[in-house]
Amino acid sequence: MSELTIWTYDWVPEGPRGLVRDLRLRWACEEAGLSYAVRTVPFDGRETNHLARQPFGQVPFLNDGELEMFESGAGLLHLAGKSDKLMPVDPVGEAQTRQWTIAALNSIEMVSVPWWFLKVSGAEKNQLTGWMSLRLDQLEKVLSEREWLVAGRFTVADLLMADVLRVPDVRSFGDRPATEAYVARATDRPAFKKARADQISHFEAADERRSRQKAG
Ligand SMILES: N[C@@H](CCC(=O)N[C@@H](CS)C(=O)NCC(=O)O)C(=O)O
Repeated sequence: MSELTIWTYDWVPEGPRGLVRDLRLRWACEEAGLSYAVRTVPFDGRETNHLARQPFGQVPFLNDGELEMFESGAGLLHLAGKSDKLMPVDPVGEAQTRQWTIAALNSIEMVSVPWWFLKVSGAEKNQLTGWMSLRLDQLEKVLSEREWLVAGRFTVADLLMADVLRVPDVRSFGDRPATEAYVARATDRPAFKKARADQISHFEAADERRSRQKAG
């Protein structure tokens, strides 16, 4: 069995398929050529059924041998330490990759998730709209001046930033050509396509299992 195990739910409804955050870890492993297994915890009862491994009842979490980790960002940085395909080895490149990885989580996703939540809850224009717009405009300026965030090459920071930005409601919020080209460039990578297809197949197989169980 592989040393690396990515944990996700055994099933999710159709809406989030292709967006569940285990995809971030799958994508990183695919980019780096790291072999991994995928295992599951039940979606039903998630609030309490795996709190010992993920204290908020969420996915993903990761095992590397005996090491257990939660938070997709922490898992990505851990995987990045295994391959220079994900993070440059020179100190400046490494520090800047860490910086932009945290920026994806703490400056963009920190706004985009609550904004998205209010939007899908019915508040199309909400109190976070201005903040969200400002953040994406600021990022648009950065992305109009460079192809990738760090060191002129794809890193784990791009993987995470593109994953945050590709959420359909975020991607279609305003017209930002450099950001759109960046997301298209990142998601055109074979490693992303494989990770996404594998996640979708994983949940489709779960549908089949569930309908067999119901039938029999
Ligand atoms: N900050 C966490 C967020 C994880 C997260 O939101 N996971 C979603 C799936 S993509 C989840 O488990 N949602 C179910 C829930 O929150 O109950 C991370 O990046 O790992």
